[in-house]
Formats: sequence, structure tokens, C-alpha cells
Amino acid sequence: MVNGNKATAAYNLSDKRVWVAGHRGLVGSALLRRLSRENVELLTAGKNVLDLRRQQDVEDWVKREKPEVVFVAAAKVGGIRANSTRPADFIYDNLMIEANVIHAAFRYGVEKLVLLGSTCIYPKLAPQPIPEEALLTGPLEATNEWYAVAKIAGIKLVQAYRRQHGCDFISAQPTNLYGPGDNFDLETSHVLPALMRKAHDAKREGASAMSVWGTGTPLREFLHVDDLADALVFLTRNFSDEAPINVGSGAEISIRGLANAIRDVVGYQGDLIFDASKPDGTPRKLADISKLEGMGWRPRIGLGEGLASTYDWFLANVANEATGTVASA
Ligand code: GFB
Repeated sequence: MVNGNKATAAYNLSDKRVWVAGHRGLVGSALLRRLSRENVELLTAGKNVLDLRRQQDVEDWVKREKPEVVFVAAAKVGGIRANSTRPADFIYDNLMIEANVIHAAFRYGVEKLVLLGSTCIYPKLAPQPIPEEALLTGPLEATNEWYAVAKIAGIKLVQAYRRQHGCDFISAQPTNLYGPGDNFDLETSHVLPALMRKAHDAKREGASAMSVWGTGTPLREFLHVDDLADALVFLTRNFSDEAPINVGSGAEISIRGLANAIRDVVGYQGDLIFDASKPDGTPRKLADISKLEGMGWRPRIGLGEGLASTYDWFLANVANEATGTVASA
């Protein structure tokens, strides 16, 4: 049993039955890779087996499979365009997944649950770098408020089940993620895989330029998903508190800077054309990771190394497919 706002002693993961909900997504697949190095029994359920938006199905599955640890890595995710154009999917799917998994975890005695949030939960004009205390202190960024509201509800569910039922549930807020298993579909993806695909296609087609949405001035922080997975295992062991905790790389780059770095990795020498008819979104989003660093965890994969290995993964797994979509985690 835990107090609502008090950290407890280290949690022992050894020999536990660990369910990674959303194991085919960017985060879930990284968690499987990371957890394969631990002495745990991994549980997964594909979308064809279990629809996490259906409460009874989720309760039946948790009752039967008896996970002791749960990672809620399942979510409807996407880039700025997908968030803006499919608000109902983003709020409904995420609310249902979180509520169903968290409630079932409570009912069937899950020992530890880790909910994945996002730094877009913070106000559009939050102080930078953004401390966890900025939550609910101002209006959200309009392009992703539906997703953000659902993720804030998830944080509140975690807090409520801690306070009322003493559950050892926590929530982590990752910054913008990338890596193997990402979604490279130009309509629904985040910026990093989108620009990688655009640079790759432009090089292959001999195009003189590639398009970059917005003005190129927004600043973003990127974290390799293998670093995130490592941080999540660390937090499972060492963190028990109702307050959210940020997970980031601590380094930010402009969208123009990112586009240039991607051109270098891909070997594309054409121009960048900035399409100001597309939204910039929030001007800056750098997470304050001093709380996590203060506990002794540090990111290891720099952006240059991460872009190179992600491009290798793209070449091996996606480049020759028609669309390369992995639409939701
Ligand atoms: O990654 P992204 O789609 O989402 O866009 P957010 C980041 C920035 O890159 C925006 C620009 O300024 C985009 O206009 N950008 C430039 C592009 N070219 C492209 C392109 O080809 N594709 C895309 N997608 N962007 C998301 C939220 O916000 O962050 C999600 O919508 C989530 O809910 C995620 O929280 C982490 O960083 O703006």
C-alpha cells in the first residue's frame, strides 16, 4: 500500500508477470526489447485478441492473465496533423484505454502500474524547461488539446487510485519520441520520421527540394525510445509518487535544425521549402528532467547517433513498403 504523495522503497521486478499494453507500438516494442534483459515473464495481447477500449474484455483479460506489473504504452498517437483532424479518436480512444486498464489493474491487484503520458499535457506557454508543477496552470496548445486532456485524465486516474485505494500506480511524461518502430506515414506521423521519409524520397527521386511544415522555428526536444524504455524500467523500480515525472533528453533543436540534421544522415543535398500554411504548434517544449536526473538516471543516446540508427531501421524495414504506416501505438 502507498500514500498518495509519498515515495516508497524500491520495487523488485524479478520474476514478475509484466504486461506491456500496446506492445506493437513505438514505446511498447522498445519496452519489450528492454524487458527481455530482465528476469520477468512478459505478457502481451494484440489488437486482434483484446480491444482495450472495451471494459469487460479488459477486465476479463486481466482477471485471467494476472499481471503483477502493467505498462500502459497503448495509446492513439500521432503528429500535429493527425491530432488536429481526428480529435474524437484522440480523446475517446485514450480515455477508454486508460480508464479500462487502470480500473482493471486496481480490481485484480496489480502491484505496480506505469502510465505513459506526454509533455503536451503542459500549458502551451509553460515556463521552459517545463517543470512537472506546470501541470494545469494554463491553457493547452490547441492542435493537441484532445490528446492532452485525455492524458491529463490518465494522470488524475493514477492519482485518484493511489489516494483512494493505495495502489502503487505512477505516470511518466515523455517528450517527443523517435526510434525503431516509429510511424513513417506522412499524414499521421510526427515530424522526425516524416522528415526522414521526405528526405529519403527526395534523394531517391532526385528532387531539388523537400517540404517542411510550418516556419521551421519551433523548438522540440527528442528522446530515443530505447532511452525512454530504460527510464521506465528505472522508474518502475525506484519511483512511487502521485506527481507526474518528466522523461526527456534535455536537448532541444529547431525544426529547421532537425531537417538539416536529417538531410545529413540521409545524404540529401536539396533545399528545404517551408510551408507556412501548415501549423507550427507549440513554440517550444523542453521538459525539465532535473527530478529524474536527481534520482540517478541519464539519457545515453544522442540525436546524431539516434538519427543514424533510426535511418538504418527505416531502410531495413520501411523504405520499400508502399506507406510504412504504424498508425497507433
Ligand atoms: O511532431 P509534430 O507532428 O507534433 O510536429 P508536435 C512538430 C513540429 O514539426 C511542428 C513541424 O511545428 C510541425 O509543423 N513539421 C515540419 C512537421 N514538417 C513536418 C512534417 O512533415 N510532419 C509533421 N508531423 N510535422 C505532437 C502532438 O506535437 O507532439 C502529440 O501533436 C504528441 O499530441 C507529440 O504530444 C509528442 O510536437 O507539435
